Amino acid sequence: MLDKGMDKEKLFEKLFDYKKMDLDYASGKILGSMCTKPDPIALEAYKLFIETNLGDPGLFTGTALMEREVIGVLGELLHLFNPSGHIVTGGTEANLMAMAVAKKLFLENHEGVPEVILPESAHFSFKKITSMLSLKPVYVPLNDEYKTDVSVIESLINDNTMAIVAIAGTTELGLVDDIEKISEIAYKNNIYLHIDAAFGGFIIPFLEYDNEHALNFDFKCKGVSSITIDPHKMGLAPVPAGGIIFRYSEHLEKLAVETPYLTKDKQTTIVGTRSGAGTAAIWTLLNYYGKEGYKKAVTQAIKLTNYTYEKLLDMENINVTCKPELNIISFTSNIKSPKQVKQELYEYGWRISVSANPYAMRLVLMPHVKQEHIDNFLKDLNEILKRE
Ligand code: 0PR
Repeated sequence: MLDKGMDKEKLFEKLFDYKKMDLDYASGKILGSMCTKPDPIALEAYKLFIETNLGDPGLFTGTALMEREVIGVLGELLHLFNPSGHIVTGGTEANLMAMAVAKKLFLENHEGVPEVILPESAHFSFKKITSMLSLKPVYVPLNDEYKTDVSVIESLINDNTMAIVAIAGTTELGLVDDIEKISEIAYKNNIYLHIDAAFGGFIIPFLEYDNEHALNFDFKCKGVSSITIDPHKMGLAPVPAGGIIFRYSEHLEKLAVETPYLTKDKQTTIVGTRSGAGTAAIWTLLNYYGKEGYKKAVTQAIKLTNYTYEKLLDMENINVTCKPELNIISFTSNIKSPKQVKQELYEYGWRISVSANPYAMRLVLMPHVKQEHIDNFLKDLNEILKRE
C-alpha cells in the first residue's frame, strides 16, 4: 500500500489504463459470453442502491421489498404464484442453494450418500457443488440430439437419489431438455427436481412459437421444485445478478439460520452481506421493459441466430452441430481444430469460446452482437479457413 494516497487525476488516468485493457461488449467482438451490455437505466438504478446491504434487510426495507417484488415477477414468468427465492450472485450460487435444500430434505429420512442425477451437459458449477456438498454425481448420457436421454433416468434412480437436475438452455449448445417428461419421472418417484434455466429462463418465455412446439420447462410441470433464472444473462442486468425460485416456501426455509444481532432474526441466503444494487437494477429492467421489451430483445437475438446459422450452413468446410433452439450456435470446420480457429480468430480480435462436449466452436448471440459484427466475423472466419 502507498504511504500517501494518489491524487484523483493521476488515479483515474491509471484506472482508464486498466479499463483500456478490457474488451467492451459494444465492440461486438465478444461472441462467447452469456453476459451483455446492461441498459444505462439499469446502471442508474444500480448506482442509486450501491450502499445497500440485503444481508441486513431491516436497514434497507425498500430494497428488501424490491427483492420480494422481483421474486414475485420471476415466479409469475415461470408460472408460479407465491414464489420464494432470492436474487443472488449468479447461476452457481442459485444452483448451490437448490442442491443444499435438496440435501437437507434428503437427510431428513435417509442416511446414505446423496446422489444427484444430472445430464452430461450440466454446467461446471455442478462439479463445484457436488464436491462442496459431498454429493455423488450420477451422469445421464445425452441422446443423439445432445439432450438428456430421458429413457435412462429411471434406471439410475435408487434409494439414495436426492435430486434430478435438468437444463433449460445448456451452456454449450443452448438446448432445452425434455423437462415435461423428466418432471413426470421426478413426480412419480417423489424426487426433488431442479431446473437450471440460468440462461434459458429469460428467453424461453419470450420465444414466439405455436403452442404445439412450446418448450415446457417451468413450474407448470408439477414435478419441478426449484428453478435457477439469471438476470445477468438474458435478463440483461449488470453482473452480479442470479435468481433462485422455490415452489414451496418451506424449502427455502430449510436454509434458514438465526441471525440474532441483525435487524431480521433469520437469513436464508448463503452469502451474508450482499449488495441490493443488482436487485434494484433487475427491478428497474423488469418494469422498464415489461414483457414487450424482453420479447423484442429475445426476438432480435433469435433472428440474428437464425441469420448466422443459415450463413454457416452455406459456408464451405463448416459443419453446424445442431439447429439452435435458443441463441447459441455450435460448429466445427473440416480444416482446422476448434482451438486453432479460436486462436486465429483471437488475432483478429474475436473472442469466441470452444466447447468440450461436443468439441466445437461456440457463438452466443447476445443483444450486443449486431448483424454487421456477424458479417465481419464470417468474413474473417472464411479467410482463416482458407489460409494455410
Ligand atoms: N448454469 C448454466 C446453464 C450456465 O450456463 C452458467 C454459466 C451457470 C449455471 C453458472 O452461472 P454463473 O456463472 O452466473 O455462476 N454459463 C456461462 C458459461 O460458463 C457463464 C459465462 C458468462 C461465461 C460470461 C463467460 C462469460 O463471458 O459459459
